[in-house]
Amino acid sequence: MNDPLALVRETATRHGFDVVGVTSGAPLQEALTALTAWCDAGHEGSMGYLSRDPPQRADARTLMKSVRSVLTLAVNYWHDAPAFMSEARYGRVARYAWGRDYHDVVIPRLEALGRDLVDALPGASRSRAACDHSPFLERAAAVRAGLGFFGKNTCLLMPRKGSWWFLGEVLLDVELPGTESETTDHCGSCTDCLPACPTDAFTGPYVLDARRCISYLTIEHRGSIPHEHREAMGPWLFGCDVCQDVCPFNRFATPSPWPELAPDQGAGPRLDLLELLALEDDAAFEARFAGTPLLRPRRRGLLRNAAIVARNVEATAAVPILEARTHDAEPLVREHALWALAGLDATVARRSAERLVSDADEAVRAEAAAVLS
Ligand code: B12
Ligand code: SF4
Ligand code: SF4
Repeated sequence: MNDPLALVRETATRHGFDVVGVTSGAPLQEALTALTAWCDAGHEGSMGYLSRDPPQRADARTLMKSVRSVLTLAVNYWHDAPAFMSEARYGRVARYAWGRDYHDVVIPRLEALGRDLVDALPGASRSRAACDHSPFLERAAAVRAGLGFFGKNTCLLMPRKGSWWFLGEVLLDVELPGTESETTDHCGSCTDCLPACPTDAFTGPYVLDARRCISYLTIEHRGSIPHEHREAMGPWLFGCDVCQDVCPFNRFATPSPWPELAPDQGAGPRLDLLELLALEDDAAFEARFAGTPLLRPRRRGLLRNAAIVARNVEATAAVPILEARTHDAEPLVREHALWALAGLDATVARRSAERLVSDADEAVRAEAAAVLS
């Protein structure tokens, strides 16, 4: 084999990965410093796994002891869709979640790529695939492999390709020539993403306080959504794209060649709030969203978000179903349904609050007391 990089590129393309970079298995030192500072500031919120052992997340050997090379691969998930309109009944879904769950789609292809490379590369005997859930700083690895640079919105941005890309890795126990290049900051004087954030989640360029990010609040956060962020969430039901939508690098977006990620394969760009709020139990919810990323916050989390968005988009047609949800078995749903009613129909909200003021759950009682006062 004369050119191992050419072989890697050709094999990656055959498996559907058009963008590939290679870096060594050495720890990501600069990113470790940034991650440690980020966690020390408490920016990870309830994602405790991020602060459990930062040095491990910066070290590919955590995933595979014998790693010598890390392939980082980018998967374009941009699919076109009509401009979002709430029409007083729809909530908005972030682009990455429109189609099938990308973990289910990307990981098997990474594994197959790893197997083929172990067969093709002399000296290789092991591979390991990773995507998102693994304890590894994926963006920093991609930067070191020369794929792109950190944008001020903290996303991995690729010149002429933008940021609508997932990242995945294949670890190999054979040393390959790296594709590292000098990282330069292509954002220049642009700061468009920072003031655009609806919840003011950036503490400065390159630093995001996850606790304020709509993506965290609607997907990762399990409890009640702090009142100070509810209105600012606007129509965002699941995730948020604002800091990428405004980024000038994303004008280079081209359609994804991955059909599994297309909007007609999953939840799509918007969801009917009335339909969501009518999902009676976990079984109905799981059947509706099987195979999509929307399962992650579970029924209670997604209905919590739907109630907030219903008020934000003035979905007055949702009042009867929101009133029904004030009887929901989940306190989180009762609490947010009542908050939504308070903004949509004062009479119905008051009627519900008079009952819920003696609810078994403290947060529901507090919401009811706020409505009655
Ligand atoms: C936790 C997490 C989140 C959290 C926190 C996000 C964050 N910015 O840290 C929340 C839930 C908010 C989130 C949101 C989103 N996420 Co997320 N998330 C992750 C996860 C699991 C870990 C990220 C992490 O470690 N964060 C901690 C910070 C400190 O690390 P970092 O962002 O990687 O990089 C920092 C340091 O490395 C440091 N740094 C290190 N070296 C250098 C060098 C220079 C020059 C500079 C300037 C900085 C720097 O600066 C960075 C910013 O502080 C990764 C998957 C993974 N295993 O890596 C996906 C991941 C980052 N998420 C992803 C996606 C798609 C999203 C969303 C777009 C989804 C959505 N639409 O709702 C949003 C984007 C929000 C945003 N602006 O970042 C993709 C990003 C792809 C890309 N092109 O960047 C990833 C890589 C998943 C994947 N496999 O594709 N996410
Ligand atoms: S994803 Fe949305 S809420 Fe999160 S930092 Fe970007 S603009 Fe702000
Ligand atoms: S909007 Fe501007 S500052 Fe923000 S990531 Fe894009 S280029 Fe960088």
